[in-house]
Parts: sequence; C-alpha cells; structure tokens
Amino acid sequence: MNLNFIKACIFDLDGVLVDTAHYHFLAWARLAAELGIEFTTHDNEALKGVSRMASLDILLDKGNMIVDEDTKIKFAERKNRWYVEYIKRMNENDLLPGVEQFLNACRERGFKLGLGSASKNAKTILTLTQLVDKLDVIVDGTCVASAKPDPEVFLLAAKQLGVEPQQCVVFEDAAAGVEAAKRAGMYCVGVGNSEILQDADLVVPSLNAMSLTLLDSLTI
Ligand code: B16
Ligand code: MG
Repeated sequence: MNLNFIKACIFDLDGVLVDTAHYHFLAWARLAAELGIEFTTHDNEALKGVSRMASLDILLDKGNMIVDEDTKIKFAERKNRWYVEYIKRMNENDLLPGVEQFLNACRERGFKLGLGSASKNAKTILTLTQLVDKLDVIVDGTCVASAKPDPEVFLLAAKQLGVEPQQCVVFEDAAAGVEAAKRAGMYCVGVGNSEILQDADLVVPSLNAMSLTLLDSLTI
C-alpha cells in the first residue's frame, strides 16, 4: 500500500519548521548554570518536544534538586523570559531549509496543513516567521491537557482539520513527538538524527530532503 491515503500533514514547530531548539537550549543552560547543574547539548535531547514543566523536572532530576511547586513555577518563568528574549528578533529568514517549498508543495497537492507543538510560545513564533497564514489549524501547548509523548496534540489537530488520524503524516524532530505520533496512529517522518528518531517510519535530515515525490514513493 502506498501513502495515497494522506489528506493532511501535521508539523511540529521547534526543530522542524524553525530552529528554536537552540534558543531553548541556551535558556535551559542559563538556568542550569544558575542552579549549579551541569547541562550539555546531550542532556538537552531529552527536553526536546517535552513540555516546559516536564523539561524543568528533567533538569532538576539531573541536579538531584527537589523544590516546591512555587519555586518550580518561578524557575520555569525565568527560563521562559530568557527564551522569549532570545526569539524576539526571529523573522521569516529563521525558517529551516526547505520549509517554505515543502509547505507550498503540500498546499498545491491539496493537503490540509496543521501545527502540533508542545510550545506555549508557538503563536508568537509563527507570527514572527510569517507562517500563521500557511497553516489551517494551530494546536499548541495552550490547547492540550497532556503533553507529548501523549498523542493528544496530534489527535486534536486531526480533529480540527476534519481528517482521520490514519490520514495524517506527522513531521517531528523529537523522540517524544515520534512516540506521540505513533500512538495517535499516524505515519511519522522524523526530521533529524536517525538514531534518536529510530521509531519514526522514515527519517530525513531536514525538510529540504523531503518532497512529495519521496512521500509518493513510500510504502507501508
Ligand atoms: P515552551 P515542539 C517544544 O516544542 C520544544 O521542543 C520543547 O523543547 C519545549 O520545552 C516545549 O515546546 C515547550 O515550549 O516553553 O515554549 O512552551 O518541538 O513540540 O514544537
Ligand atoms: Mg520539536
């Protein structure tokens, strides 16, 4: 069976459409340094696609730190203030390679297009990079109760797009996101490192390597 069943593409934001993963890392590393916790780019992999509070839990665990809820909220707010400061100057030139071309090709093919992101800053980023009008629905961290790897964000995007989960392809850069897509019953293209994204149905290094011809040639 080929992938002719596809009616919609759902894109993760950080690491797939834009390189905000780097700014998340800078902000978490700054908080970690303040707290005296060692934090490397390798540690950062576990935070990708994971919600802000879950990311903080992972960081505090790494430092063997136990703090109360109020302190956690203050830490998360501090990290977010730095992150928002870093992303302020983003514009359409910050889209990752191949994004515009692939979105346009999907649109011409008649696919519905959605966002499925854990970020609560997604609308700000989409506005700065002028992507808002290119998407039919935007489902982000402000719309769901359970974060990735829970499939809620992708199932809600499919529902809002008016398609069945089995008719969707998800593009994801994080292991937690791949798990969420597979649990949603969707075809998943991993974007990035094939070792980290080994549960995806297909892995490409970036959307630059993605085309409708490639999608058409796939079989499951
Ligand atoms: P925020 P995605 C995720 O976005 C990021 O990958 C993850 O690193 C971040 O912690 C999460 O959003 C929450 O982001 O702090 O902006 O609400 O990859 O699902 O688009
Ligand atoms: Mg991501």
